Amino acid sequence: MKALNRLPAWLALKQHHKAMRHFDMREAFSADPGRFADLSAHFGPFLLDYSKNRITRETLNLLFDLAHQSQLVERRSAMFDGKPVNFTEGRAALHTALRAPATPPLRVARQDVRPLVHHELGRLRAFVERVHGGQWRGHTGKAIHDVVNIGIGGSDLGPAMVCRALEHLARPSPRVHFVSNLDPAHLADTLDRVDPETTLFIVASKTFTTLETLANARSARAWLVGRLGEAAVAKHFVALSTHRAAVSEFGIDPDNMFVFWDWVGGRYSLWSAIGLSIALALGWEHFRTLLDGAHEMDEHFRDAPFEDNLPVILGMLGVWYANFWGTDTYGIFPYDQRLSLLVPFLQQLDMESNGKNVGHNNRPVLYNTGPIVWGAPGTNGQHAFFELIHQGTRLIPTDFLVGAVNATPLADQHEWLLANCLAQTEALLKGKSQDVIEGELVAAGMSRRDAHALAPHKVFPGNRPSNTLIYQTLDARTLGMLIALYEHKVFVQGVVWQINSFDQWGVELGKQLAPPIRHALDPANPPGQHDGSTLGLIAELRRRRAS
Ligand code: G6Q
Repeated sequence: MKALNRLPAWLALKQHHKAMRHFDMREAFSADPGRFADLSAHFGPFLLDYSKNRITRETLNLLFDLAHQSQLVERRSAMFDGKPVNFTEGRAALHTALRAPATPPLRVARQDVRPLVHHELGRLRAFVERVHGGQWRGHTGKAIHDVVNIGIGGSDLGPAMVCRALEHLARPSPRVHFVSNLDPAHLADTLDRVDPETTLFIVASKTFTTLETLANARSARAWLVGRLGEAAVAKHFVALSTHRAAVSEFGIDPDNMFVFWDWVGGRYSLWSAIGLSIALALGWEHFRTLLDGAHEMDEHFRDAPFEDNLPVILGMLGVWYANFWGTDTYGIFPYDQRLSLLVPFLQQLDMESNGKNVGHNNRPVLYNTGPIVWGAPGTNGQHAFFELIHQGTRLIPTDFLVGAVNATPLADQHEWLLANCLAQTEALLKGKSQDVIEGELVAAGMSRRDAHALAPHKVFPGNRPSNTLIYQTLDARTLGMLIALYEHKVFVQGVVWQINSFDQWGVELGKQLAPPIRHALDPANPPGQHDGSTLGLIAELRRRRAS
């Protein structure tokens, strides 16, 4: 296949961008009353309004041409069909199979994965129901009231985000806690809040070799054994992993282990056994609904024409800005406090997947790939950093997310939330001109001269892009769909950029360098071979810890 920057649609988009350089969305809206209807898409509970972008129908057509020429259709089929799309690790990426029905068969390395998935879901369900029903009891015979999920990265961010987002649907018991950081304070503070007799620890680790998770799990195990004795481990520890031998070696009975498979990437794993904490917090039905929602989005992504396909539209708009307008970042603003952990989750999903500089041809790519993803819930962001989106020197594409219907008894506040969300995207579009501001200042009594000097500081240039994604209310189905929407958006972009969105070699080097530095921090050892800065820092830490 040709390099991306030699594809005809890429070259056409380069030309098209030159013609679009001075495109003004405000004029486009004035000229075309049908712009909103033309540039918005519906699916399930979602309306995606992407009319506030620097695009025309021609832009979209060219972007869809680029998607076709990038073989998105073929690569999408390859992913759904279990082909080794994670080509640097020779693996499939089959998170879609985790939420799909039990038929038709889907073979990976000649094995039908459907029965494996559904068998494990059955085991998980039975376990969850035993905990909820009080049949699974702690070592001293008491029911479980607290669950501590010990995991990091993909084994933490997804479940933690979902549990937070759907907390309003959670059962009164058990309470679910998440411990990820190597900093012992994370575990210690959590242990302070739980009772060993009524606490279940979930050790969530695909590889079961991760330093942070094993360190926290060992400490939690020692804490439990110190209080209830060695025999208690069997009733208070379960493991989620692909690595049976390592689980056993750690001291967790493989009967208390739920498995998943190497074709499930960490950041795509909340749909697998890694979702146990979600099912324990919310109940099995809500977990199943979450999976069903994601499956609905999978079918939409697989079957809908590009023009109506939400992940394709979002993905290609991101390509338009990153590669033709030269934007470096992407802002995501859920006007939904329950989605407060969505941005950290999406940061991993997007940046670990598409933060790559080497393409399918094993050579560095010659264009920008994944953006820096950032954001925070609205309205908080408005009072913190929105200045930069409105008045800064950089162009920043954005997604605004909001639920149409109030999900709390406080209806009036929700009206204001909606109004603020729309006001921000309107302000980004419309801006406010120097003339208008000067007029307002003079009308308020300021001299013309002072008004003229002050007005430039108050100008909003406008013509700044945003997508708005409206959903009905944040329930399990909607959340499942939303997560899958972003998973597939990231996939679309990875295909266009000709990179492997499913590996994460970029986390390896730091892991390799940590053990010798740890060794060097001990003054009894030689400092080892390091750069001047690192040697200086090691010496400083040795000094401080000695005093
Ligand atoms: C995700 C990454 C990474 C991984 C963690 C935890 O895609 O691979 O975030 O999830 O490093 O790994 P384990 O689950 O193996 O402990």
